Amino acid sequence: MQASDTPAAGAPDARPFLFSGIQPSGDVHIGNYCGAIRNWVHLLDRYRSIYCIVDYHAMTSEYDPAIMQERIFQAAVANIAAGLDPERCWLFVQSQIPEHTELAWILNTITPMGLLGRMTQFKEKSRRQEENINVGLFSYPVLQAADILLYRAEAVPVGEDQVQHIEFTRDLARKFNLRFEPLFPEPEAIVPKSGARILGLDGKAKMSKSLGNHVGLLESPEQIWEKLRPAVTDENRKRRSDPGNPLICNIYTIHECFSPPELQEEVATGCREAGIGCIDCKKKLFEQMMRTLDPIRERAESLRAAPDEVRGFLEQSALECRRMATATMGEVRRRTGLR
Ligand code: AQP
Repeated sequence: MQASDTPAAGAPDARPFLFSGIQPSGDVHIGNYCGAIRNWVHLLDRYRSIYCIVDYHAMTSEYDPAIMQERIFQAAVANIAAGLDPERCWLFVQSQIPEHTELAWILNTITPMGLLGRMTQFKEKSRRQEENINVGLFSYPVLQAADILLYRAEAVPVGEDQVQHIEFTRDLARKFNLRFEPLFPEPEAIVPKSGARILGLDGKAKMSKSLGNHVGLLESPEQIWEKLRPAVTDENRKRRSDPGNPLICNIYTIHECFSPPELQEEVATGCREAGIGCIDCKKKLFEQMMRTLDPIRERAESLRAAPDEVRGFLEQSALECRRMATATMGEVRRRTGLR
């Protein structure tokens, strides 16, 4: 997509910019899809959309350099297959545009340490990776703010776990605009009504690539059913004859993303009245999930067979987005007294 591409040919494109990212830290999962990617696809017409595979961010947790490129490729495949149409958006790899880290440094200089120390993700990850509480993990939200502000994005579609980081980005935009001349819009988080926080199949922590508690977006139907069948539901429902509470059931939350409203209503009522058992509820969910996931998996297969097309899209996007990034950095340098 060209920066000057227009919704109506010939007219200048006045749509605001949107930015969001995904870490190449493992298999893209249905939490990513429900919380973020689904929305990314819905918003393609409304915004000039920039999506990014954030490899610098993924380096803040333990990873194997030998498989980084493969993970980046698979993340691109999953996102394009899920609907990021190369004709309607940009998708590039973060480390291809050095202005991200350059702006992050400048933003570091106006970021209070105390603000970063309060970030929930930092606290959680510090507990999870006690041996590797690195400075990158601490300043992760500053790089994320740079990612967004570099394109002067006004909207950032994310899952619930990232809302605090978008608030932080708004804070930094405000600080920069006050300290120097105004430049950055304060971006809004766009969080979906359903699926903003899908739990892992143990029903405990957030579904996450790095925790191994996920259902991969591109897994085979057999693999998905194997994971879904024993997944935790409402733990207070011990027997088939006990009434359950869909509002505290992770499986119901997933129904809200994949099933039509009538079916959601049917399983919610069935659950409350003990008219349907958890396994039947999961079978219905599985059927609905396959309606969405089968075509995504098939598209992914074709994309894997055409790696040059996938890489070509990433490279072309990086080329075009870099032009925007360079323009913003020119404005940043001028305002901050750098040459
Ligand atoms: N469980 C989730 N439910 C809803 N939305 C989610 N997102 C992530 N997990 C869920 C949203 O997906 C986008 C990409 O986020 P990410 O790449 O940071 O995903 P992740 O699976 O959380 O990644 P990791 O590597 O496993 O990191 P940690 O260990 O931090 O969870 C974001 O918009 C996110 O909100």
